[in-house]
Amino acid sequence: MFTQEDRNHDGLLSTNETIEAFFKFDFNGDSRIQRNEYTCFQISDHPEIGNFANAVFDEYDHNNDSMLEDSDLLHFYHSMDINGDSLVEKQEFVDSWIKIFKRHEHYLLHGHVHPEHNPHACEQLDVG
Ligand SMILES: [Ca+2]
Ligand SMILES: [Ca+2]
Ligand SMILES: [Ca+2]
Repeated sequence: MFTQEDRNHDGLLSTNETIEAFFKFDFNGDSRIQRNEYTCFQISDHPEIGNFANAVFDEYDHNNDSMLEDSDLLHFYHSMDINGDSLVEKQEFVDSWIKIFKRHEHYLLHGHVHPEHNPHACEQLDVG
């Protein structure tokens, strides 16, 4: 995942690379990532990870408005920068992900789609 997001392959993830990586989820092109855009994409191949995807979305959504904006993504970026040098290295990225994964892995063990999740919303999005 890191090598995919580190577009210039310098072993560091920049804020632009982070934001770009997220905007692949912006299927309706409104410059925000709605909860359904993220979760529908994640469950299109793996319906069993619906709850996990929701929990991870909440990690990203710092202001809790069920949409990801630049400010949320920048906050997430800084949360990955464990040693505070304003750069996210591969190890920081990996460590951050392991923490997020551990916090929410129980959702993967009890996988079913979150009650808030409306499956019909996915049909309107071309996430395939
Ligand atoms: Ca959008
Ligand atoms: Ca938000
Ligand atoms: Ca750092």
